[in-house]
Amino acid sequence: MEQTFIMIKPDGVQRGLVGEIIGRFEKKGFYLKGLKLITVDQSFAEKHYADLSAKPFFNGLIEYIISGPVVAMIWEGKNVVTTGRKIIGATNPAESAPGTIRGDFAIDIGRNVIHGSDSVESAKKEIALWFPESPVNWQSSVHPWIYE
Ligand code: DAT
Ligand code: MG
Repeated sequence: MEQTFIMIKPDGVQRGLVGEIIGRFEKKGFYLKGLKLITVDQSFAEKHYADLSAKPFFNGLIEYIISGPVVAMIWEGKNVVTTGRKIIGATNPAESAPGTIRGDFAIDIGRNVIHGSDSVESAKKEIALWFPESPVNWQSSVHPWIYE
């Protein structure tokens, strides 16, 4: 089934939003397939955001991501990449709808609490980067109560 990479950024961890955010993905019905609290270094953060290296905000973005521990996760489910982005909300919290994570918990674009892969292809790349170890293999027993 489809998987996405979700990361709670350092501000989300510092502000105690980890449980709230995990709860939203869990309650939706997605399955948690990877989870770790880690602090990443500059070269790792630059790899994760390599596509944005020419942007004027790149250095600030890297500093922010390495400023404290983050929660890296793999979530699985039908259309989880697209639906995950909807749960997260627009990049700029000023434009994120209420009810989304960024809409409910963030104000500035440079402190927008959470990352989510933007396509199935980038999800695969990001999961390989963040979870090089073999993933835990488990199946949820509630599957037939979520999928018809
Ligand atoms: P997203 O995180 O919604 O996928 P993105 O991949 O375009 O957005 O950018 C990655 C992060 O970089 C984003 O979460 C916040 C920051 N960012 C994006 N655009 C920015 C801008 N115009 N000014 C400052 N930071 C920005
Ligand atoms: Mg992105």
